[in-house]
Amino acid sequence: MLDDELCSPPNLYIDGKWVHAAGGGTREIVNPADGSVLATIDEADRADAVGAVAAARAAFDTGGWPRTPVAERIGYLLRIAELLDAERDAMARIETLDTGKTLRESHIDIDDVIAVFRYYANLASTQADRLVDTGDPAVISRVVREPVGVCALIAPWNYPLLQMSWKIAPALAAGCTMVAKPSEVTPLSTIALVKLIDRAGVPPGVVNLIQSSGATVGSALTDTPDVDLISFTGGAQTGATIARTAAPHITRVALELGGKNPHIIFPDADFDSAVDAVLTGAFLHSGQVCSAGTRLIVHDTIADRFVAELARRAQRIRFGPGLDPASETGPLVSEQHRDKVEAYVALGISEGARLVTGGERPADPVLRAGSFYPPTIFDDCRRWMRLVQEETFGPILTVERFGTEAQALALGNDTAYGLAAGVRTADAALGERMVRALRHGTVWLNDFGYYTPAAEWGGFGRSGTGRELGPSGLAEYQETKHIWHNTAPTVGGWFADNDN
Ligand code: TXE
Repeated sequence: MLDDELCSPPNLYIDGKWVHAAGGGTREIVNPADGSVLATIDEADRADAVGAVAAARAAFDTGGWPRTPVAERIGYLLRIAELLDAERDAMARIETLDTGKTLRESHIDIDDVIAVFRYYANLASTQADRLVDTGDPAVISRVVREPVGVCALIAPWNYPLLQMSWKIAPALAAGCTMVAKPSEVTPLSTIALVKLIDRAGVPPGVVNLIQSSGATVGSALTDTPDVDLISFTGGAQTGATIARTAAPHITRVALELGGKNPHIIFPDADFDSAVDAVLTGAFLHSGQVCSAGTRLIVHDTIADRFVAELARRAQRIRFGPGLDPASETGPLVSEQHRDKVEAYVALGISEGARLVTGGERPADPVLRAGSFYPPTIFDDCRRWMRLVQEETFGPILTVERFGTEAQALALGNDTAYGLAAGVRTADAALGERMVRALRHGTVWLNDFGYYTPAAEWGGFGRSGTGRELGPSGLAEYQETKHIWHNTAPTVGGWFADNDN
């Protein structure tokens, strides 16, 4: 059981007050490492969500936040970063218990979250209005940025705190007000973050927090003219539903919808570092990563040796509870999700892919209570297979082989998604041709999985619309306004004064 003041009930935060759900609903949050109940939290219904939107609307329309000088807002962001830093270990423990990821990963996530608050504080401080030369010396023409308004921020369960922070930090920096809804599977670290935002003194109504399933409260956040922007990270189907729901109100929608990410290995690539990068890319956080490199595309001449070495190394990956320092990766997030991953393994076999390693729940009695699943590799995969095309979001690596550069490129772009891709080669010219021709939002050359708050993150194609992080991640939360100021008005003379 998690007994942490940072997540204690009540768990809804509306207009600056911590409140229970009006209907008295609760939800049990389960530890995926052993199936135990970690916490019982408040579960909102639609009326709570409507109230949260109303609070954010009032704070935007009549409150001070959107009109607060940027320097003052930056102070809040830096204070939140400081508070996170002070609670770094507690936050990491909460994230590990709730998601199953290892403590080492959770610490990396929290450090990234702190960096994101600092990055947007710094970026907001450097934004200046743009003066435009109209050719008329009497006219001052300015392009200014203003907050977009009320934002609905909807996050998934794989990087709960990190993905919510990629939204909250720029929204605060821009002067928006917001309703945050974490995944109902992993709400605890977002509750803790909002406790720190409260401690930082952010005014009431600016940040509101709702806990519930998308089915219960989703439409209160997305089917309303009172929300100006929906920023969503999650599954492609849910993203499509949200885009449809928001369309009649012409609500702005930013979507990060995952991917099926190719990792292409040319024969001249350094063998050991390539094996290492493919393993990490595919099996980190048990593959529950939107940019996981779960589609290996490897040159014919090295493929057999490469797959054999991958299998040998994959079998040695130590999976176990995230709090155990010996664990290299943790369980899947829930029993339901493991069922889905297992169904993909059965599908792969039925499609004719060859199971090389994994593919069975662990026999170890200590692991049986949790939703663990071993690293699993399928060779002899074909591009038409659903196993190759669909996001399994689990520790499943598919292997396809290629002979020529053109074949590698065709396979690398043969996806409805377009979030991320990796290429490994010692040939700089080949590498440059590939990174430019691959249609993905992030492309790594001789590396995999890295990102930085200062560089944009998002996808081509079915991976979504809009960008998080970087300057574009702040621009999502800003409207652009052109102010034309004539300092010496005169008669324009377009229409004659017909009385004279
Ligand atoms: O996500 P959902 P699920 C992929 C991954 C996974 C699949 C489904 O393949 O197996 O998505 O996962 C909220 N209106 N990714 O079902 O449902 C929901 O409460 C408004 C990729 O868990 O998309 C949660 O807060 N909100 C992904 C959030 O949407 C709604 C990371 C995400 O849940 C809603 C996770 C509705 N109608 C899964 N329905 C990535 N891009 O990294 C649900 N929600």
